[in-house]
Amino acid sequence: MKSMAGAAALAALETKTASASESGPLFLSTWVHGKPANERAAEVFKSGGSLLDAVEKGINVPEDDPKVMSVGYGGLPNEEGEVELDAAIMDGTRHHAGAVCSLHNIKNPISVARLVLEKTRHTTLAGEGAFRFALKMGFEPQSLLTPESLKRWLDWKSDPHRKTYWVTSETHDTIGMVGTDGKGHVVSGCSTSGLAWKIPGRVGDSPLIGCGVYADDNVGAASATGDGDLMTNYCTSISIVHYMASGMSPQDACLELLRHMVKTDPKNKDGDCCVIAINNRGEIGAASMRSPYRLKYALWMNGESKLLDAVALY
Ligand code: SD4
Repeated sequence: MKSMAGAAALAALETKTASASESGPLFLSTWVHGKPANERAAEVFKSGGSLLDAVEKGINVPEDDPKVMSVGYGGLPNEEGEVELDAAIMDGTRHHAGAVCSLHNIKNPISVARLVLEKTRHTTLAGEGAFRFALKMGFEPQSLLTPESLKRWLDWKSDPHRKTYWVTSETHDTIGMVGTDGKGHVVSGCSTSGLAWKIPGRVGDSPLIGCGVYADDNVGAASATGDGDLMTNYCTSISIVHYMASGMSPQDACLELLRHMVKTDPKNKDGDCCVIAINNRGEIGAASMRSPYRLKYALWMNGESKLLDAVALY
């Protein structure tokens, strides 16, 4: 217990950054594909885009990349072979979000979510309605299966011992990004194809406000990646922001959320759960539940783009 607390304290120290007003804009994203996403976000912001533009355009990078098989184009499909995408974006100033769930045939769900935020009085559009909204907004429909994702689905389908969500789970990833302009404004965005081979219509944590995203300029922002069927029950992102509001650093808040999950159910120690957070002073946090599913996260600050390993609680 003691050494765990020590490791957490060390991690908090290591990930502590200068105040945002000194460090300028900062972007923090999940997984290896978060690095080029952060770099694009920083470019957009430096060339005069808003923080929302930066987070949206940054997340478009893995959405457009067919090699990223957990987000956008090339994301692994549901059990019927259809790619269903989830995304959300939240503006910490207006305290308002836009989200889409189970969106098919549109490769940039984060941009559709942004338009739900900007052009409607709704927060979330799902399925067919989200698709028709995207068409109305001028998005081009296309197949989101790539030769590789189709092959992976066919291989899965033909395996008599395949795992399904009727009984157990499969692989995942996702991009979550939190950013600050360095002046106290924060944004959180998240985009995913969800769990591979999911039951059609399944919605994970990523597009749910308070789960996959949460942003409040008064405090900070958070995002999450991992087993959304588990993490949704803990409203991870808003919980982390509330922990920060009570005075915790982003790193301590991330760890506290994971500890709380284990306190309520010790089996959660084996969960695939990773979280990232930023406060409105530009301090960051990143944590994973367990080292076999350790989050690699990307940090862009002061013109430097890095990949780092998150602290694991177990
Ligand atoms: C989901 N949380 O749909 C997403 C998937 C994910 O790492 O993040 N995987 O449950």
